[in-house]
Amino acid sequence: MKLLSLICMLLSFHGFAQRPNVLYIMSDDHDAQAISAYDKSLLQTPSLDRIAQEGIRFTRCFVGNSICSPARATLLTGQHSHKNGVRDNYTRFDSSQLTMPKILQQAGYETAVIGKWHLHSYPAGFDYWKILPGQGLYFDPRFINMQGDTITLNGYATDVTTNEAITWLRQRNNSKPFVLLLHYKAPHRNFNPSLKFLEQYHKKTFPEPATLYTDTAGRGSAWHIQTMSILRNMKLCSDLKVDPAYLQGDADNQPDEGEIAYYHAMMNRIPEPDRSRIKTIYAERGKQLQQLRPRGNELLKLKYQWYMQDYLACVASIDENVGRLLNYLDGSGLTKNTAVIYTSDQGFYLGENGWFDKRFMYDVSMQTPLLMRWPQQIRPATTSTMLAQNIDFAPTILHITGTPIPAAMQGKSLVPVITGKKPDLKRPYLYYHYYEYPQDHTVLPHLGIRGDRYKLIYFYTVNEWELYDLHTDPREQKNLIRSAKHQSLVNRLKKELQKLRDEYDDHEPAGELN
Ligand code: SGN
Ligand code: CA
Repeated sequence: MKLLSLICMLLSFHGFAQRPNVLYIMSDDHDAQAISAYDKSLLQTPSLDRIAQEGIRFTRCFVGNSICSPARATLLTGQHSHKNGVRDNYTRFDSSQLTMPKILQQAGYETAVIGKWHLHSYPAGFDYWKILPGQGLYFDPRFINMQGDTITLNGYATDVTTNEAITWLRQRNNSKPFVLLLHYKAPHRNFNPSLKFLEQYHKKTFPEPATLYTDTAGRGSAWHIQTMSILRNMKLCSDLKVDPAYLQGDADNQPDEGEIAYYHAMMNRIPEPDRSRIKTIYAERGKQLQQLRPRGNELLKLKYQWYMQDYLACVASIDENVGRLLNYLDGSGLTKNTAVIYTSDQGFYLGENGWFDKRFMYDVSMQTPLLMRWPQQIRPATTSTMLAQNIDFAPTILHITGTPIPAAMQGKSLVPVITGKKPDLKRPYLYYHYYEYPQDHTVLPHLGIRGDRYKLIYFYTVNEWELYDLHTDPREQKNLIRSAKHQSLVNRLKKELQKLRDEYDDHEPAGELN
């Protein structure tokens, strides 16, 4: 009641019409390295770069738990996983909780979510929603609509999701400001690109990351146990689309029946004539394997290139569609009064450590891209190196819309930073806690803190600590936990970790961490 009357007061103060709109775009598993505003070595993303050029780019934005459903629950609640209850991809989000869209709706905003949802309960607090069931499909995706019906929309998921968003923008209630959450399925595994971009990207060769061929020697248990290795765990058929026919007689790479069935089901979803053309491109991979019979690092070298070709072609489609959205905003006169946010649910390994997937608290997967444009509020081409986190997204969106932020939200509004009022929120450490084990990639549960220079990680089920100096070792290759000269630092960081656990009210695992 108190919150409501405060909102009403604010409304009469600001007036309805001038309040800004928010277009929040989140893709799935899009690593910052695959955005040219961050790194030009892999591909060009002119539309995403446009958001950065006309707004702000955060170079140190991180998540609190690097997988999908937890990141989405954090977006809605502004809370870490232990508070909103979604610690892993298998937990249903309790939609009776107070969320950012519910608050916005009460404040007179028109709210919508279109695309990937992955929270197992239906959306609440939205005037409109149309979501992908589970992970969603790349070709002719199914959507669940507000009537609870599952319908199939023809086309490529990234294009179709954008079409749906533009249709909603056209038809929405114009008398209200809007907040639209647009969640792409791409570039999530199995990285199925459209023909248009596969034709371009399958011809390219990409630079290899410095740690592609690193092995697990001298590493802790978590490195040994993980199953996210491109060489060992990425499947030739289902991930890299090598036609099983080409693997006949190759004893080491023989796919099992399930994989073969998956390959055919995946290909059969692609409409003709694109399917035949796509199969021809993938057949070239099969022919190369037949000819070369590569093993070990030679096989990894090929798999990495194929992985990048598919993944980056999926990203190219996102960039094209973000361009369509920005053009729509321009053409409809919405650009000036609409804040545009682009991010991902977390980062993703693009071959570093020889890996794909995410989950680890190491920077590659803990980092997420964050670009924001808000004309007349954010100075163009600004960069922020401040530590930001996905718990901040809900408070930031509320603040942009002039809506009070409830105390239960654990993040901070980034508005003072993006508008240049405050360069820094003075939060020296970010908190992290990952839980999901053993699915899907046997990454051991861990928690820790990330500061400006140091990162402390605790794999508590095996009682192993790691310490990294991010200034001297940004790739986190040298665990300093036993280094004599770092012992007083370790003790200090353990206290900081305990302090943050208390502050965020996280009591798992119980007791002192030692
Ligand atoms: C699938 C993927 C995993 C991925 C999870 C979670 N395997 O299970 O690689 O980690 O989704 O992804 S796949 O063979 O089905 O592609 S998340 O984005 O939902 O967290
Ligand atoms: Ca994801």
